[in-house]
Amino acid sequence: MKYSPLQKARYEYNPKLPEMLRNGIADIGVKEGSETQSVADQDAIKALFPNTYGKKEIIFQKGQNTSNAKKQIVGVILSGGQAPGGHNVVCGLYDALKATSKENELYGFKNGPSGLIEDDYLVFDDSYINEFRNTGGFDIIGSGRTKLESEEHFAVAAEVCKKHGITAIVIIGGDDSNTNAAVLAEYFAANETGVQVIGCPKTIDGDLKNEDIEISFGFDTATKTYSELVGNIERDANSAKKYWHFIKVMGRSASHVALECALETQPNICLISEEVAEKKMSLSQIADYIADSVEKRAAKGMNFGVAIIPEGVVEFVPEFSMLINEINELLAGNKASTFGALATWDEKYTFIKTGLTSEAFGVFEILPTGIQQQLFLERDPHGNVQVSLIESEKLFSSLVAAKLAERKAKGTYNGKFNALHHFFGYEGRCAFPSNFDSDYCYSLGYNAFMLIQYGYTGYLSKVSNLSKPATEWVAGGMPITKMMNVERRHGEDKPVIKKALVELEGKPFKFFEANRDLWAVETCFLYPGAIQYYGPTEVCDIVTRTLALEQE
Ligand code: FBP
Repeated sequence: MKYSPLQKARYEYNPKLPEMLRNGIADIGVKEGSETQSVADQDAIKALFPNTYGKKEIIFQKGQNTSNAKKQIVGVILSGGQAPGGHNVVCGLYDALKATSKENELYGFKNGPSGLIEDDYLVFDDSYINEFRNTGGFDIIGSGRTKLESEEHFAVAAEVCKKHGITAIVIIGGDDSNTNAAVLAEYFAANETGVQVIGCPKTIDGDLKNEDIEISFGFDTATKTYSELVGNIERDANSAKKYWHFIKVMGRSASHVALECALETQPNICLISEEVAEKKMSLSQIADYIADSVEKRAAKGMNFGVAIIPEGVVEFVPEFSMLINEINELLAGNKASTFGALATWDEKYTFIKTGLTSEAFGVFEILPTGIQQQLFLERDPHGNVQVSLIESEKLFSSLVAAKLAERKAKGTYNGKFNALHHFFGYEGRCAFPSNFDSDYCYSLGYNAFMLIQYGYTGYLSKVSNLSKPATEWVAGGMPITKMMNVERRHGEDKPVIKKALVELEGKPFKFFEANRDLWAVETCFLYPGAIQYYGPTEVCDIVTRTLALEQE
């Protein structure tokens, strides 16, 4: 069999477009709004983007298409981690481009931004693109994490575009990639290359979000996939009644994924990194917080539960960050080879004890040996500890076990605590996109082409009003510079799109906060089940709880 039955069925799915893009290309008119300015640091951003700053927000509407009739040769790039729906952005772009003129062409630069500077590409046709409609993954052209940010890269990119007669580039990526899209657009405009650049908002992490981006694509499908798995584990926990499951979920620094999964499944515990930082919680306080839930549930005869841990949480624990900084210093330069030459863990332990301040060592010594060793094994190319590789789900379960042992010794706790560990990340990044992501992504791609056709550059493809049915979605574009501010990155001031962390005053967190004490003690699990692609709209077209709460 060449295709699974679902894959075959999904090829036939017709993604829904916003009303204003449904009328046929000839009837898509444009309406310009007011001029924009960046969210902060206006003078600095304006000076860095003299050609693309301050442009007007636009929306499309039913009306006469007044765009330029020139032949378009568009290049598309997928950038960064996979997110469900990426294929549909490309399909929407291709369909709008071909519906406008059969002469138009779409190039796919392979394996991320490096494909553009290496001139590694394919040219799409119907038979190739049809194999990818409504499917997960980025394998249509591959993705990569190379950044297009130096003048040399831009110059090579301009040469490649000139060679193929490329009129526009669409970059599908997260906050960094869309920042780079704006910088590239400015370079192309300043050098009068005539090449436009349009960005599309992607990432399962949900941290590319602001007043113009209601949700990044992929977040919907990925969180529904993780929530299905968390719900299944909850049901198993509630059936077997013998395990505490510690589940780490992806999301890098932000806890949007963890929070959404918690809203979908009502686990006993969900840590929110942003709250940990705000309250300056220590590892011991977090462990006590979880142990309290274990103890209270044990007192009711429930020696089981589920705890969700966001991927980046340890970075938000102030004492842990201090430890990491000291370890980075301890191994800086050639000290790393001195450490590496020590033969046994005991010798290394003594080296660490002598090298760290007593405060940092106090944190280090309470960590389980496995985590202690991880801190010294995995280093990034700059020699720093890779915090994302720390198995925080194991770290917290072992700290909780230690707390419970103390409580047992004092006679205040008499339950059983058996922990199991999981990490959900890659399971969700390439899932078949939900109807929401299929529709949203197709619309983003279709809309991106209309922005190109109307001559815009340095714009983000914007589709909004997303908690309403797709017919009521609003399609248009926003200058990327509007989302920018200046931040210190690697010792330099850089114009960047502000990363969105979980807002502790926002409605999703407030809902969670109002309910979590009950969830911690009682069994209030919700079982969302698998994503449904066919059936009643109230089952198949539901948006995330986060989006629904934000827009209620
Ligand atoms: P993007 O920010 O590029 O969308 O990637 C997000 C992510 O999935 C994170 O959640 C995760 O920490 C990271 O990518 C994993 O990266 P890799 O694919 O390189 O293992």
